[in-house]
Amino acid sequence: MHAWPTPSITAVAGDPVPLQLHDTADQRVKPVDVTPDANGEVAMYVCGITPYDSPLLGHAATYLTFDLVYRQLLANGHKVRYVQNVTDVDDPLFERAERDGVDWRELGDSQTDLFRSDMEELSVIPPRDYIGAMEAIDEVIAMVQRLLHTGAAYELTDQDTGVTDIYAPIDATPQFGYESNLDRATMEEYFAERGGDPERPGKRDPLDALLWGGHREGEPAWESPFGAGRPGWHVECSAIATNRLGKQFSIQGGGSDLAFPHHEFSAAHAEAAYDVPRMAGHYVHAGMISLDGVKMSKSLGNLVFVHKLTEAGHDPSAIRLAVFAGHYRKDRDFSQDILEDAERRLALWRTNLAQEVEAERVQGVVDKLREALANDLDTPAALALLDEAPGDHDGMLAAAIEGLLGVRVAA
Ligand code: 5CA
Ligand code: ZN
Repeated sequence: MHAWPTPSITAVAGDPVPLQLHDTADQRVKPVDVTPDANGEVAMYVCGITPYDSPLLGHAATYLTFDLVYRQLLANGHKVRYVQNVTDVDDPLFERAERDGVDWRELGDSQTDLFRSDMEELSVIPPRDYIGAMEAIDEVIAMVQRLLHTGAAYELTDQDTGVTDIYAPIDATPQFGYESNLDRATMEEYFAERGGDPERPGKRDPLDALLWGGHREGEPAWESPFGAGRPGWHVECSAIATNRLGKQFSIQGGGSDLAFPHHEFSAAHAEAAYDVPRMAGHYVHAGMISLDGVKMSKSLGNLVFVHKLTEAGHDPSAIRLAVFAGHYRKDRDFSQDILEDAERRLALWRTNLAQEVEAERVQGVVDKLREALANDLDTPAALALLDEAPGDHDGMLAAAIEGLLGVRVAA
């Protein structure tokens, strides 16, 4: 798939500050492994959208978080290989398409288009590889075959329909559970809530995850050596990520609702297929955005859509500042008030930076800005620091703010 256009990325003055990020697996903030891969790049995979409904500001906030990660790596002089998927084959698409009487492929295309334009409006740096599940069917088939060969997958035939699915046993890798650090009861709760099928009769363990769903009436299917069907969700990301970034790569990212089961299983499938101890060096999770204290949903109005906000004249840089006002790992709110605060802040910065001051004073602010963001993307500290900026020198601070935060201060 094509992604969206790359925004202009300004160079940032000053010395690199090594990036530290929180890792869900190790439960601590630690340095990102920036050892270049075979292509001299730092590899990052971020789970993409499931395009069955309009992308919301909450989704955008998660991609803005990883845009910050990308920007810190660039400002530190690294090359980045960024991969993202689109889950364009999944139950929510079929269900919504059926309800609305549209083709599920057209639904996916239209919602992916909306997402692309939201990302472009927000100057989010696009992934180099933007891969739909449909484009990756062969990759998934190859990985499922590998898992069958290594004994890390089993077939399960439905007694009533005769349809055969393929599952991954949770004990395929001894380290299973290391990524989310959850107890069994919480795993069961999240698995049931987040797309799992614990009740499916015949599974060896209720938590075993679907790798390949056999063909059922009314669903799309692709031919495979183990029967016609379609990819499971977790293995889609394992295959798309490892085929482009290698068996082990630096960062796997998404919202906190993906920590379990999705990222646990994506990692487990890849680790079983390639016999590696750990798929990603960092598992990074962004908190959930709510609207006026309520989980974001369409019924809550225009504030939840990026394109509605920009159509109403809100500056994309102010939307960024509203999202960055809280720390990315916190579940946090978005509201009219938070957006208005961000607009006032942007206006303040624009006024302050119009003042020309000595280079040394500005260099000091840029250094502190780099430090705050390198410290697990401490945007609240970064924004507070910039509120106090004495002025700019030859556009040096404006360029740093744009390069590191993607916020345009220059009018
Ligand atoms: N296609 C899968 C990942 S492979 C998926 O989860 N798609 S999604 O459309 O449901 O979500 C896309 C991303 O947005 C995920 O990282 C998810 O964690 C994040 N997300 C969803 N809702 C919110 C929210 N309210 N606040 C912040 N991030 C959110
Ligand atoms: Zn994913």
